[in-house]
Amino acid sequence: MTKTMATSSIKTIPIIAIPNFAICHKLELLKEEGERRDLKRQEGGDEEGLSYEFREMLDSLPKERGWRTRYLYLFQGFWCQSKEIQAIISFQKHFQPLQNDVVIATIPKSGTTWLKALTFTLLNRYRFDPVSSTNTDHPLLTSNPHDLVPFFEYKLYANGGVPDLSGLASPRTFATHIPFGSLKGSIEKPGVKVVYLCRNPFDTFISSWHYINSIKSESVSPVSLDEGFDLYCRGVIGFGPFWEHMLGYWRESLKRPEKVLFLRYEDLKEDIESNLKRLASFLGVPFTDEEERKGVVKAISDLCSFKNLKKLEVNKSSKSIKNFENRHLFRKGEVSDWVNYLSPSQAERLLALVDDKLGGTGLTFRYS
Ligand code: PAP
Repeated sequence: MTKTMATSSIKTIPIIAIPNFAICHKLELLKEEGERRDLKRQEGGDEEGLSYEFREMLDSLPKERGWRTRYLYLFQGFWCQSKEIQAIISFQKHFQPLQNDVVIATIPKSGTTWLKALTFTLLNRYRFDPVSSTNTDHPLLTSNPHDLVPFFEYKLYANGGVPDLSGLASPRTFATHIPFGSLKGSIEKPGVKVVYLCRNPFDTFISSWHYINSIKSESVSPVSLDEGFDLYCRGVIGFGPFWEHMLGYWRESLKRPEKVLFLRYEDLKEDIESNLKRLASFLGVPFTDEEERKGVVKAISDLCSFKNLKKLEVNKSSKSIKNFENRHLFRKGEVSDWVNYLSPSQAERLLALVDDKLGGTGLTFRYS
């Protein structure tokens, strides 16, 4: 029985899952265009190029000090930068879901880069063999995962643009940080699947704090750990409050497990192979017995591991998302680094907050 199901899924993979080079080329062009615009933005300030009407709308929103830009605005119940709002409005207006679309969702610094690498490699494993040691043309060896699985809000719909997605092969694979409540209207089509990766809020905070201070422009003053921590606990962080972001996807995954798969960063760290198999089954491309025997699961896990990705030249010296250096995406990749940064009273405050906001929901974390 297992064999029959596995065989039939193999047959469908070459038809549904393989991107063609036109797509990679297309993503490359989108990337270049995005880079040009981002450079301009960085030179001219984060609110450069916004229309008068859009600025008026921004002025009507509650705002707080931003982490990396001057302000974060409260838009549709979550905090985000002006440019992200512009892109999200365009996405919500124009994106047309197709059956089999895959959407990777995270709050920033939860392991997005890792999940993009795993999903891309998994879905494209018949075109790009992850096992062969002579396989030197695997796209992951020369492209950052963010260039293989584009974000709606940072790439495709950036600056309010409307991309031409007609050339993308099925299943199209996208990523987003948009909370579920603001995403759901755009992905309500049978067969569209969402994979959410969650990370414990302690490590997510520390990772965010490091990242933002690494990439922010010199004109923005650094966010101190204490200040960032206070903002984080008040929910003021990109796409936060974090508890609402996590709960939105958590609840949907309980209600519709066939639509939303909820993964945890700590679980992936502990047992990547089992979680990769879960991901493959959820996406409708389970590993066959033969693939397991050939070591495909291990090969994908190894190819996408922190150690492997971090040492690649493309991830050491190139730029991808929003023209920021890829190397900042690979800092430590560990569970519990927060113990090196948070004071006992900060840890207590965050624990109480998590208890208050998530207690009783069934959503729990491992912190070490
Ligand atoms: P993004 O939201 O900006 O895309 P994201 O990839 O979600 O960032 O988060 C980066 C974190 O994932 C970093 O964590 P750290 O700051 O605690 O080190 C990064 O090291 C970690 N990370 C990146 N790639 C991997 C990987 N292959 N395996 C495990 N962790 C990874």
